[in-house]
Amino acid sequence: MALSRRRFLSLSAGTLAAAAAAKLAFTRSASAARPTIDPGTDGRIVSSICEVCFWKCGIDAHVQGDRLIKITGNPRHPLSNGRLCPRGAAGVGLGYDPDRLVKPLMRVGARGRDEFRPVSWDEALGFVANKLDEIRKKYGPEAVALFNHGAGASWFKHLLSAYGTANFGAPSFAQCRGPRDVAFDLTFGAEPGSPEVLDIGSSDCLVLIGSHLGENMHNTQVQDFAEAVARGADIIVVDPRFSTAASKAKTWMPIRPGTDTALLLAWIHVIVGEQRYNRAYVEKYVSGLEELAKAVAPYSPEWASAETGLDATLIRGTARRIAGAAPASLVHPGRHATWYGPDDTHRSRAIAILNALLGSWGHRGGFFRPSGMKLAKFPTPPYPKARPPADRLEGEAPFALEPLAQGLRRATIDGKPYPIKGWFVYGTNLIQALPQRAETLKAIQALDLMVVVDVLPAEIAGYADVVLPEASYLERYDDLVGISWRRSGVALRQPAMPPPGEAKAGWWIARELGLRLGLESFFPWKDAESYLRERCKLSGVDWDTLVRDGVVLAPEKPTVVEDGLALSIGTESGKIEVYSEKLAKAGFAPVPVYERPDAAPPGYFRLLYGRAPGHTFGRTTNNRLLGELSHHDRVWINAKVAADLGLADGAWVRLINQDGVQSAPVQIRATERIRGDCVYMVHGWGHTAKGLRYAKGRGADDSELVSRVKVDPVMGGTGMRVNFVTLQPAAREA
Ligand SMILES: Nc1nc2c(c(=O)[nH]1)N[C@H]1C(S)=C(S)[C@@H](COP(=O)(O)OP(=O)(O)OC[C@H]3O[C@@H](n4cnc5c(=O)[nH]c(N)nc54)[C@H](O)[C@@H]3O)O[C@H]1N2
Ligand SMILES: Nc1nc2c(c(=O)[nH]1)N[C@H]1C(S)=C(S)[C@@H](COP(=O)(O)OP(=O)(O)OC[C@H]3O[C@@H](n4cnc5c(=O)[nH]c(N)nc54)[C@H](O)[C@@H]3O)O[C@H]1N2
Ligand code: SF4
Ligand SMILES: [Mo]
Repeated sequence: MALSRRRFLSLSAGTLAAAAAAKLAFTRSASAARPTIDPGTDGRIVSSICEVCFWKCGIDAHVQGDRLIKITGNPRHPLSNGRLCPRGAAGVGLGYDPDRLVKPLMRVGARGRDEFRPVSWDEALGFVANKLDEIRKKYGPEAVALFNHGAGASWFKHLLSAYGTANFGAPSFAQCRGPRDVAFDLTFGAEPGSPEVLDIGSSDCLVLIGSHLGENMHNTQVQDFAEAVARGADIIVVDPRFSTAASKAKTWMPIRPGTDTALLLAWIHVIVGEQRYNRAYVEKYVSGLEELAKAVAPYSPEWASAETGLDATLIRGTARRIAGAAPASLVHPGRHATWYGPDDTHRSRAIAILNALLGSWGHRGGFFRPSGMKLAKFPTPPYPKARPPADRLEGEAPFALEPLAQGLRRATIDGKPYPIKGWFVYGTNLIQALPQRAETLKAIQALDLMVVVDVLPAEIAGYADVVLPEASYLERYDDLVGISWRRSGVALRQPAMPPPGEAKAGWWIARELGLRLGLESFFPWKDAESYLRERCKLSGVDWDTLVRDGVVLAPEKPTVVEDGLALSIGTESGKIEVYSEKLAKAGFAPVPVYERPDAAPPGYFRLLYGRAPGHTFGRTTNNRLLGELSHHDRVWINAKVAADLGLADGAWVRLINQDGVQSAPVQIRATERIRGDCVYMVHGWGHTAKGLRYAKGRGADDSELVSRVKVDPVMGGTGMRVNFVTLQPAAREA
C-alpha cells in the first residue's frame, strides 16, 4: 500500500486552499523555485514563518494589496518542503478572526470578571511600567514572572532579563517535553530538540510509544512518517487507543495505560539477554552495559505481560524485530512526556537506552545530528545578575532544565522561596495549559500585577489587569529563527498584512515598556527591521535574500555517520550513559525503574488526552476555517463499555472526576478503537471565555478535569494522566 505524503496531508489543506485560490491568479513555477505571481494582479508573496504551532514551518503568504488571500508551504524551507499541515494553511482564519483583540484593555471591577474598558496604548503601557517599577522597588525585580510559549516571547524575555528577573516558566517544559529532554540529556548529553532530530523517513523499524503522528501533526515529521509507511517500514505502535498512526502500523500494541516502562524494560531484557544489541556501537560509545544487564535481568516478557496486558510472545517478537533493523531502528522519543509523574523520566530514559543499544543515535534512520547555524547576537549591555528562579525549593527536582511553571505559581501563592507579585503572560493560556486550575486562580488573585499579551480574548486574558493586543504572526516581525535540521539555516518572520485595529507587534510593546522603565540602553534599535538587518550583517546572512526567500540555508554538512559525521557524545564522560552516575549520586535510580500506576476506582475510567490533526490545543478552536473542518470534541469510549452503560454513540454526558469536578456536556464517540479501561479526549475544547464567540461552549475541557497530578521528583514534571472520570448522562442544553 503506497500511501503518498500528498494523500496523508490532503484531507483538509486542499479544501481550504482551493476555496481561497479560486479568486486569484497565483501560479507556481515548475521548479521548486520561487512561486511567481501573474503580472496582471497586484499580488505578492511574503515568505515567513508559521506559528499556528511550534514547529515553525516556512510559509508563503499570498497577498493582494493589504489582503491575505492564502498561505502555502515555502518550498525553500526544509521544515515545510512546500507543504503545510491543515492548521498552517488555515492561518488566514486567525488573521481575520472577528474576535481578535484590537485595543489595549484595562480591567474594571474585580479581577477575573472579564470586564474591561478600552484605553490608549500610552495609558496601558504607563500603567504597566509604573506597576513594574513599584514591584521592583518594593520586592526586587525577581518578583515578576514571565509565562510564555512561542517565538515572539523572546522580546519579553529580553525586556524582563534587562529588568532583572530570571523567572521564565513555560508549560511546554514541566507540562510537556521536560522528562524526555532531561532523560536524553542524562543519557546522550543532548536533547532530541524541537523540531526533533529524527530521521523517520529512512527508518526500517519505527516504534511509537504514544506519539500519535498524523494526529500530532508536526509537518515534517508527518511527511517523514508517510515516507516510512510508503517504504514499508516495520511500524510498531504502542497506544491504549487505535490511533491514526496505529492504523498505518504492522503491529498495534494496546497497552494498559501507564505501564510502558514495563514493556520497555522487557524489550531491553530481551535485547541484552539475547545479545541482540549493536555490539560494535555499544563497545565504542556506551558505558554501563553490565550494570544495565544486571538491573533488567528480572524483567522478562512474562513479567511485563502481567503489567501491560500484552502477550509475552508479542513482546519478545517485537524486541527481536526492533533489534533486527538496527541501526536504522528508531524508538521515537515522544514529545509530550508528562504522563504519570514519577515514572516519566524513567520511561524516557528507557527509550533513550533502547536507542543506545540499537545504535540509532547518529545513524541514518535514527537520530541525526544537526550542524546548526551560528547567529551573532545584537550587542546590548550585560543583564543585571538575577536571583535563581523561585520555582523550586532547596533540593527539589534537581534535574529540571528550565523553571517549572507550576513552581512559579506556587511561589506566587505562598511566597516561598521568595514572593512573586507580578505575572507577564505571553502566548500561553495558563487556564487550560496548567493542571490544578484552582491553584492557578488562587495565584492570580494574590498578584499585584497581571499583564496578558495575546491575539485573542482567551480565558487567561479575562483575568488580566491589562490586556495588550498583539499583532499576529502574520502581521509582525520577530527575532531570527535558527533552523537545526538535516539542512540547517535561518528563517525570518515578517509581516504579510497589517494588524487589525491598534494591535501592535511584541517587539514594539517590549521596547516601549523598556523605554518607560529606563532600560533604553537595552533597546538601541529604532525598530525590528533595523535590529534584524544588523543581526544579519553581524551573522554574515544576506538580508535581501532572507527577505525574498524567507530562509537562508547553511552549507550542507553530514548529519549521520553514513555520510561522514564524526559522532561525538555530549555527556561529561563522552559516553552514552545507560547507567547514570549522576542520577545515582542524587539518590535516584541509575537504571530505569517501573512504578505500577494506581488502579481506577470501581466505575471510573482513566482520563487520557491528545491532539487532533486540525487543531493546536485551544489556540485554533476559535478559527472559523478550521472549525468548519473538524470539531474533534467527542469523548472516546470503548463501544462495548458504552453499551454496558446504556450509552449510544453520540449520547451526551458529563464527565465527573475523582474530586467531583464536572465537565460541560459533551457527546461520546463509542468505538472499538480504545481499550475499555480509559476514555480519551482532545485537549483545547470547552472554552468559557465570552470573547471567543465561535469556540465558547463547544466540547469539554480535559484540563479542568486534571485536578490531580503526580510530580516527577527527578525534574518536576506534572504527570497529568492520573485522573479518573465517570460518565453521567446529560441533556445537551444542561
Ligand atoms: N495537530 C496537532 N499537533 C500537535 C499539537 C497540537 O496541538 N495539534 N501539539 C504539539 C505538541 S506541543 C505536542 S507536545 C505534541 C504531543 O503529541 P505526542 O508527543 O504524540 O503526545 P502523546 O502524549 O505521546 O500522545 C497522545 C497519545 O498517547 C496515547 N496514550 C495515552 N496514555 C498512554 C499510555 O499510558 N501509554 C501509551 N503508550 N500511550 C498513551 C493517547 O491515546 C494518544 O494517542 O503534539 C504536537 N503536535
Ligand atoms: N490538560 C492538558 N494540559 C496540557 C496539555 C494537554 O494535552 N492536556 N498539553 C500540554 C502541552 S504539550 C503544552 S506544549 C502546553 C501548551 O499550552 P500553552 O503554552 O498554553 O499553548 P497554547 O495553547 O498554544 O497557547 C495559547 C495561547 O496563545 C495565544 N496566542 C496565539 N498566537 C499568539 C501570538 O502570536 N501572540 C501572542 N501573544 N499570543 C498568541 C492564544 O490566543 C492562546 O491564548 O499545554 C500543556 N497542558
Ligand atoms: S506543523 Fe502546521 S501549524 Fe505547525 S508550524 Fe507547521 S504548518 Fe504551522
Ligand atoms: Mo507540548
